Parts: sequence; C-alpha cells; structure tokens
Amino acid sequence: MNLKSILLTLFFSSAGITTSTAQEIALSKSSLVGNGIAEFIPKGFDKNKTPSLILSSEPKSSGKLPADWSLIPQFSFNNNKASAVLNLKGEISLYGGGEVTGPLLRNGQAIKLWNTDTGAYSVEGGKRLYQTHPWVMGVRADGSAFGIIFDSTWKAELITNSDQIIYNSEGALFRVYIIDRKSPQEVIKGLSELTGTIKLPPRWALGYHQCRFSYDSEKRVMEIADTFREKKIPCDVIWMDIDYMQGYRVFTFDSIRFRNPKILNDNLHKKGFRAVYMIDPGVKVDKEYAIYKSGTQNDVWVKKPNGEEYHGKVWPGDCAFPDFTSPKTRNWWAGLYKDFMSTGIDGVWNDMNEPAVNDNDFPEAQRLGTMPYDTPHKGGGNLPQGSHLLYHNAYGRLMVEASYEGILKTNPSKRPFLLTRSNLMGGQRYAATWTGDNYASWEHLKLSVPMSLTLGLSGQPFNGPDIGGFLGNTDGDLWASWLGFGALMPFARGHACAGTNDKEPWAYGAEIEKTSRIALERRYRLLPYLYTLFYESSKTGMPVMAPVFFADSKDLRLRTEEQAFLLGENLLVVPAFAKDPVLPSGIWEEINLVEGEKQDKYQAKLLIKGGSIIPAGKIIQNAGENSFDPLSLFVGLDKNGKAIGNLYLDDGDGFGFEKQDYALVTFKAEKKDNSLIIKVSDVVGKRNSKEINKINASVFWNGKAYSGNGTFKDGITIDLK
Ligand code: NBV
Repeated sequence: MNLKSILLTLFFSSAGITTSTAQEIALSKSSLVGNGIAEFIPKGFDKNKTPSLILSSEPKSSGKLPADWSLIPQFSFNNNKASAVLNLKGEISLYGGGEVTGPLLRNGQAIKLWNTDTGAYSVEGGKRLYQTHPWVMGVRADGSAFGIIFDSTWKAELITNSDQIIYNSEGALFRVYIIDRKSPQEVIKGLSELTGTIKLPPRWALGYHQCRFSYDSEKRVMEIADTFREKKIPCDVIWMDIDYMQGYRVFTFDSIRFRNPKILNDNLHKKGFRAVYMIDPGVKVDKEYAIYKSGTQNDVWVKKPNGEEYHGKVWPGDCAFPDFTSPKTRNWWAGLYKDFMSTGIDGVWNDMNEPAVNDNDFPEAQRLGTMPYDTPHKGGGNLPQGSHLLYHNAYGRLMVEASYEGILKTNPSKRPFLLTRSNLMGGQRYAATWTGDNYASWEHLKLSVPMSLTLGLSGQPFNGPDIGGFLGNTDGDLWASWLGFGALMPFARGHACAGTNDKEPWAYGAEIEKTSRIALERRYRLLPYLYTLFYESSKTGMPVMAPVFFADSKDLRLRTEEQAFLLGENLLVVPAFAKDPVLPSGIWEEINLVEGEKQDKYQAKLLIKGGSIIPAGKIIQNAGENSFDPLSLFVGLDKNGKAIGNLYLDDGDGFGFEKQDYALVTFKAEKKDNSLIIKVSDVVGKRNSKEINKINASVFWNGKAYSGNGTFKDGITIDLK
C-alpha cells in the first residue's frame, strides 16, 4: 500500500466508511477455444451473474494454452466490481472500442461503456456513445496482432494506455477472450469467429439512402422520390422518421398525413425505391392503444422493483418499455412486425434503444437519461434475472434480435434490413448501424472517418455517419465535401434534424447538385465491387471500409492514418479534405469512374492497388437496375504484369445464394510479351452469369493507361505496345 492509499484508508475508517482494496482473482481455467484464441475464466465467475450476450455461441475448449502463450489477463475484484488488466510489452498500436470519438489510434484513450443518447456527441466530452464494444486490438511493430474481448455487459470503462489495457466493470466477474494471430486481418477474422458476422444485406441497402426527421406526409415523400428521378440522381431508399406515426405510437400511421402507407410504398416501389420506417422501443401508455393493451395482456413491460410498470418519457409522453431480456417478450415484439411490414415496408430503423428516456424534468442529480440502475429485468431462456446495470448495454442488442426475427418471419423470402442506433458487440448479426446524432461541422465530418473505421475494426462493417451532419444547418460546401467521400462509405445516408435546412443533394444550388450527382454515380458504378466486399465480409468479418494500415501492417508510418481509407483491399479512398495523408507504398493508380469527377474539387481520389482487378457497373439510378451492361474491369497490374480480382453476383435479395444460386467469379490478367490477357479464371457457385456479356477494361501498366473490350466468355486481349 502506498502512502496515499494508507491515508485514504485511515480517513475512510475514521469516518466510519469501510473500504476494501482490490482482491486479485486467480484463474479457474484457461484454454484454447479456436485457432490462436484463448479463453480465460476467473475463479468465482458465474454465468448467472454475467451472461454472455456478445458471443454468437458458447466456445468449446480445444486444448491447453501453448506454453509460450504470453497474453494473460489479470482479474481483480473490488467492492463487488470486477476488473481485468492486460499488460503490454513493447510498442503496440491500439485500436477498437467500437463506437468512439477521437482518433483511430486508441493509445492513451479512455471511454465509458454505458449506451447513451448523446446529441452532437456532447455527453462526457464524447467518451460515452450509443453502443458498447468491450474490445481492443493491438498491432505489434512486426505487424502481428492480438485482440481482447471483455465478455461483459455491465456498466464499465475501458482504458487503453500504452502499457496496459484496463477494463473496470461495475458488476460481477466475466470471461476474457484473447486472439493472437499473425496480422490484424486475422485477428478481425478471429473476432468474427467468436461474435459472428453481418448477414448478407439486400443489394438495395448498398445504394444511397435519403432521410430527414421527418418527411412528414405521403406527398412530401413522393416529391423527394420524384425529384431524385427527375434530376437523375441515383437513390434507392427513402426513410420515414418518427412523424409518420399517429402521435408517435409505434406500429401506427398518422391517419391524415400517412393515410395509406400501402399505396405510398407501392408508389415508391414502382419508381425503384424502397421504404424504411422507424420503430422505437417506448410504447405510449394509453389504454385505448392496441399495442399497449396487447403488451399489458402479455405481461411484457419492464417493471420497477416494487412491481409497478416502469414508465419513462419519450416522444409520445409516458411510455412503457418491453423487457427484451425475456424470450416471451422478444417473441411478442417480433409478432408486431407482421401487419406493419405487410404494408410493403422494406426495412426498419430502431432508434432511441439505449434505451433513451427524457428525465429532464427531474432534478439534475437524478437525471440518468435512461431507467434507474436497479430496475429489474426478467430474463428467461439462457438469461438470468438481472438489474438494469447488467442489461442496459444489451437492451438495443436484444431489441434488434427481436426485430430481426419479426422482419424475417414476416417476409421469409427476403433479407431483412434493419438499422439500429444502440447495440452491443456481436449485434452486427442483426442490424447495421450509423453513428448517431452528429453535428453539421468540419470537425464531425473529419471524425466520421475514424469513427466508421473503428466500428469496422470492432466487428461492425455495415456503418456510416449521417452525411452532411444531422444537427445544425449545413451549407453547400460542407455537404459536398462530406458526400464526396461519404458516398463511398459502407452505409451511405443523408439525414437532417427537424428545424434544420433542407439537405437533399439539390438543396444547395446547381453546382452542388452536379457534385452530388457525380459522387452518387461513383458509388453506383462501384456497386458490384461493394456488393462483393459485403459478401466477403458476411463470410469473414473483414471490414468493408478498412484503415490504411491494413495495406501493410508492418509499415509503421500508416498506423495513425485516419483521413484516407481502404475499401476492401484494392481501393484506396483519399477524401478531398485530406491534408498530407500517409499512403501505402507500392503501385497505386488513380481511376476514373464518372465524367467530370477529375475537375470536381469535392470528389475523393480513388486509387487501385497494383495486382488487383476491381469490377464496376454502369451508372444506374437504383440497385435494382442492370449494372452489367457492360461490366467494367479496372485492372492495376503489379510489377510482374499480373492482376487478380473477384466479383460476387446473385439475385440481390432472398436466400437463393444459400443454395448455391450465386457466382463468385475470379478474373485474372496476365501480360505476355506485349499483350495483356484478361479472363475468367474461376467461378464458384452454380449461377450462370448470364447477365454479364460485354466487358470493357481499363488497364494501368507502368504508369500508362490502356483500354479494351471483350466478352465474359472469351475474355479481353489488349495490345500494350
Ligand atoms: O426520430 C428522430 C431522431 C432521428 O432522426 C435521429 O436520427 C435519431 O438519432 N431521433 C434520434 C430522436 C431525437 C432527435 C433529436
């Protein structure tokens, strides 16, 4: 004990306050549970106190830890609060922590894990956001890497010092998983082996999404949709925010402004749009309201310790909240989607599911912004009964599990699309996400890159920011600068808060409209590549948008780069705002996708990696149109005159791909003497790729560009003289 702690102990005991110093907890078990994956269980760990909501299945021991395994966490317990520490040796770059503000490189950072509604990321200086990812990845100087999962949902803090990763929870002991592998990519694969991957989304979800809080009538929604088509600006989805509801009652439609959702959705479909609608967890306390009545009959609501229904204020006033820890409640909630989705709704947006509660009329000291910590949750199935302190961080994750099941059950032949604001690591299995209520500022524009990258490094590849900024007014310069690279992020949606200016691509005058069109046309040209990346991600957990250091994890120069980013392995995106970005060495050639982009100061630069082939499609107005007439291949040759790349195709929706109705095509290019031959070298899957006939290729070799045409069947030969 040092002098300070002796004095503190003396002070507390003289004041009648008892303290306990941290008790070290020994391991009860450590073993391998996968290739390079170790499980550590502290003595006294009890699944009924800390259930796992993060892992996709219970790990199975596959043998003893190798004798040279060096990464071993130390557990401790203090005042009923469990902690774990991992001591680090050498220079290590730390990443992860999930949804975070601040730099991509996490050395010297501390965050709170307590899901919070945080407009403009203002709560606790941006150290507490909407999601919980108790996960850190370390990359060593030699490019090898490791990652650590603290498998707990209790309220916690995560501190990433350069010599220690510290996780302090406010609850019971938990298990730790450590992955130690040869590269960061392999570690991320390991993370997905433990926590699962995203499901392959419908192709339309990779298009551009247009949102506003709120397009508040059927008429306004159609005006927006029609304007996209008239102006030939590509777009796939129009979003219905909270004002479509009748008095903010979930699963209802305003009887005047959204009188006929079925007709609205049909009309959107006819024009090649999809419709996504918001659903919040809070259900208005109203004895006449069918959902509230049904929830009460089915006994689904969260109750206070005294057994009364817990009520908290949200949009509709006093609300009751489903207790999603109970399988019965999740089942009930899933069932609510049937009638709702049968109006032709294509996707769902779960918001406010931290859960956020407005307690602004409480005295300041009592404001939590959510349920009181001691609010009990029922549990059931594998989940024990437990307090809100245990389940808060899993509330959104359990809600989206239920929503996902309900959406799938309603339309079993379609891939669900669900977006959530709150989540827990592992929740990528059910929902995509966005980074919540950012602000229309340059600071948040720049921050959106490391935020999305960090989510991708934490198991959630399907994410993006509100492009243009949600809160505050956006001017044309900010909008165009944001869309110029935001259009290339995995989830691309423009959004705007009530009371702010119009933020559609045409809202800032003719010049910016033109820029917006170019940015979105570029995204749509890249859809075949993006869709291939999402397919790969659904198999391996690889981020769609990856940090530049993924290009060479041994190159220490790249470890802090957070302006430029990679899309997959083969495309480097350098946003127009980037100042002196540090780019990977090797061959990277600039590609051109759309006329006019070179002269446009807002468009990000796109560079193809030498040795790779990137498939691209035509400019289309929505993802349902045929991309492949013709297919374009961008071919960046390596120093030996070779290149390789993949294209994944399937129906774009449904589950035929699970029964082999897909094609994973590999293209190869090889220079022989003075000609380059590009051809299909392999096709996996049973789909005949009939939709592709003509191919045109743009080839980069030795600093020069060449082009040529051919067919899918016969390939392409180009004279490089
Ligand atoms: O439903 C309204 C908004 C929504 O537009 C936004 O994207 C969410 O993050 N919602 C929060 C409620 C509160 C907004 C101030």
